[in-house]
Amino acid sequence: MRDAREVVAGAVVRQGHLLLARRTWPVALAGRWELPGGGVDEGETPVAALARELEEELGLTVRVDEQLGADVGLPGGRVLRARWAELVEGEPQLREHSAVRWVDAHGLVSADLVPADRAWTAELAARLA
Ligand code: 9L3
Ligand code: MG
Repeated sequence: MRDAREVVAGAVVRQGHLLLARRTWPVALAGRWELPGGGVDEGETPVAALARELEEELGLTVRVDEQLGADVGLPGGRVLRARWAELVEGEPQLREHSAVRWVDAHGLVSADLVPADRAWTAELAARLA
C-alpha cells in the first residue's frame, strides 16, 4: 500500500441505492463493507484520486462531486474524506473487493461497515431515504 496521508472514499448513488464494496484487506477489515476508494498520490488532487481509484478497483467511470460528512482520522495520522460521485458508466467489477452491493437506507444502517465509514451513516441514510 502507498503511505498516503489522505484517503478518499466515494459515495456512488444509483436509483436511490448506495454502492458498498466488501474489503479483502487488511485482515482487520476483511469482510467488512466500505465506500470504495483509496490513497491520494503525491501531486494528485483528491478528486482525481477518487476517480482513479474507482476505475482501478471497480472499473467505474464517475464524476466526483462535493465532500460529504466530516473528516475521519485514521491510524498513522492519515485522514479519510468522502465525496459524492455520480456514476457515468460501468457496472462494478470485482478487481480488489470480494463483493459489491447497492443498499437503501436500511441496508446501509444494518451493514457491517468498516468503523471509519460509520461517521457518514446519518448523512448517507438521509440522502437515501
Ligand atoms: N479506508 C477506510 N474506509 C474507506 C476507504 C476507501 C479506506 N472507505 C481505510 C482502509 C485503509 C486505508 O483507508 O486502512 C487505505 O485504504 P485502501 O487504499 O486500502 O483502500
Ligand atoms: Mg481501496
